[in-house]
Amino acid sequence: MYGGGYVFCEPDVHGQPDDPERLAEFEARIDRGEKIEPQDWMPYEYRRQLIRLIEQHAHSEIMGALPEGAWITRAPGFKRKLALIAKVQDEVGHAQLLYSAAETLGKSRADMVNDLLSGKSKYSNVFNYPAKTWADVTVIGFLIDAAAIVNQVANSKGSYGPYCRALERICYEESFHLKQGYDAFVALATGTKRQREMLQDAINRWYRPIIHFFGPPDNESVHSKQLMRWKVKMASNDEMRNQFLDAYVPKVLELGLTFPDPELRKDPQTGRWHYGDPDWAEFYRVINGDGPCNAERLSARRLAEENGRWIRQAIMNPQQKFTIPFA
Ligand code: BYC
Repeated sequence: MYGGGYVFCEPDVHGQPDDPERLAEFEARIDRGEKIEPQDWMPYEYRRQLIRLIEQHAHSEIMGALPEGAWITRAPGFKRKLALIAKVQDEVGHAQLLYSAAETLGKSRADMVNDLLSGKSKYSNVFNYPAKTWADVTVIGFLIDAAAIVNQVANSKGSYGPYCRALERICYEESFHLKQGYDAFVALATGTKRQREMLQDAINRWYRPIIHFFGPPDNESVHSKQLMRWKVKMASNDEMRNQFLDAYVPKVLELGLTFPDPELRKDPQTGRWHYGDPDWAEFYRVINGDGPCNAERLSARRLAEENGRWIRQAIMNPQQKFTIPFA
């Protein structure tokens, strides 16, 4: 049970073709770079795609809090602990912003949460891997936050107002997380032999999931063409992956660290990065529920949902009697 969503524009009935005149007018607005707002008419498919994408993004933020959250009690030192607590709290806040943006399209928070818990909605592949050591936390804070920023900065210039505004705000906070992550990453990279080994081991394990993070290669991407036409996605999966490799591979290499991919190199002629086969079969297995930590992550969310039920009930129905667990 959650606060009500905001439905300003009646969704079109699925299955009926969009009025061609309205569709042309809508697409002209997109071409002119105008923002679409919740009360504006939009094609059924634009609404459906936005709900799918924003909801998946919100779930990723809340699931993304779990691997790092598990390290709060074990963070090395008071300052790292403080920074990690704040970061994890920010990630949950990002989920709140994104769920609110998705609600403007007419899907309730309860339905989104149910779809996450039932496995109907996806969330980012990367959060289905374990954070085994502190070095994993630094790789998440540096490289995964960097990957997320590449995606979010691009899409914040997109067409749907509430999503773009949420992304702008998220990007400010993510940029700070990136600085924290880089600082912790450099501390290990310039630390003892054992610390460097631990960091290298984490990079070796996270490299492939990070390549997967940007989605399947363009020729396998189901939604990119339409989403780019409607300026929901402002760059293709391969373009974003390339931008990320361009900016962050040199930063890792200059610290004397390596990637577990002998084929990783930039073609100086085309400016495109070439990488070895990242095992896309693994990507599809993980996003469809069969990764190393999918079950663990979902059960943690289910527990949080159960434990939070009484407080949602109390807020939504202040007159109703309820039982406070553990009291
Ligand atoms: N993981 O047609 P495609 C963070 C699915 S968290 C899982 O290319 P699209 C952070 C895709 O959904 C921020 N599934 O899809 C938090 C589709 O399946 P369905 C994470 C993926 O949508 C805590 C199918 O594959 N960022 O920053 O055009 C700590 C075909 O793909 C993935 C976001 O969530 C994936 N990686 O493009 C630290 C960004 N990739 O729905 C950091 C928002 C693809 O047809 N999302 N799939 O069943 C997006 O921008 C886009 O959804 C993607 C994929 C670029 C990821």
